[in-house]
Amino acid sequence: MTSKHCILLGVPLQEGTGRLGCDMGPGGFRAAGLAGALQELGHSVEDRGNLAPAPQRPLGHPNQAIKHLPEVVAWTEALAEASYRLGAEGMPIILGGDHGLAAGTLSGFSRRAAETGRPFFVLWLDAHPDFHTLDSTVSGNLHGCPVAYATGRPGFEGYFPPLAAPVNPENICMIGIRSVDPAERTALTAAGVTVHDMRAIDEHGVGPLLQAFLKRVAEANGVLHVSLDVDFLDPGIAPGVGTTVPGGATFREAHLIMEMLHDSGLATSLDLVELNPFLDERGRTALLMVDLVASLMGRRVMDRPTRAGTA
Ligand code: 4U7
Ligand code: MN
Ligand code: MN
Ligand code: MN
Repeated sequence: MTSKHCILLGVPLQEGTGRLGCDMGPGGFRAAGLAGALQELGHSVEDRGNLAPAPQRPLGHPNQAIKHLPEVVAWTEALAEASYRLGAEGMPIILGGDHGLAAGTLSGFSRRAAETGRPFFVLWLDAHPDFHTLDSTVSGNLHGCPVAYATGRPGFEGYFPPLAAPVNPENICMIGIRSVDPAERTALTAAGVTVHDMRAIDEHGVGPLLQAFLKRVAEANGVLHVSLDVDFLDPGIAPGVGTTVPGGATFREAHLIMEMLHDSGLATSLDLVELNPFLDERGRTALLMVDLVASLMGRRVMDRPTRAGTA
């Protein structure tokens, strides 16, 4: 197994959601033993503590529903810069914080990939596509917007920082999707994002769906960012999240994805988002997330004769 230099960075952003508690996410992952689990697998771990947001400026938007725009923009500015830098130093693991933080990670890691001349791909594991623009969001919760921003959809200019390298929507694969708003549905199809909803998982299984995407990434010599929203998982096994949606990924589906990712050797950065320790039950969601990261980073039941993720 190739050992990696894992860099943990906490991003206690919670203003992108409608409720409090995600600011405790980084602490939850640390208390659940993330660093130790990685070290046990032979990786080196450096915990850089928690990021602080950039200075805020007042920002008004015609969509009155939008909440905490100055706060989310300030975090995006700081995290885009931090991600760009960490991308050159090892394997960044971002401990959220709500999914609004992906505005920063997607932008920073995509910029880093562009500099190395390799195409940038995203595996988005979530119940939601988070593809709202500032104009289309109805809830006004900005954790529903990062993919629209990072792919360069219009309407973010003048609010969020300009993108050095917008993410190609055709290089994004979403798995686990089961809550899509009408405005998102139309836009996802038009943009060419690959969306595997729960029906696709039931019909084909996560294995073949993921395999096809990993093959594309490998053939393009791409760089792969993985963004894991807690609500990707079924609420029965992962209650510690604000936006639960029934019918999510099972323990076994989620583990298979992580194991295949590991075997592919393609993942270069990771977001762990939306953990709300205030809503969790005796840490079980945090512990499950750490378990999944361990599978992604090489924990296995048995050695396998062939590498399953790349063929
Ligand atoms: B998450 C939602 F309406 N689409 O815009 C919205 F269903 O990061 C949910 O994936 C967004 O948890 C969920 O508020 C954002 C809603
Ligand atoms: Mn999300
Ligand atoms: Mn979600
Ligand atoms: Mn959520």
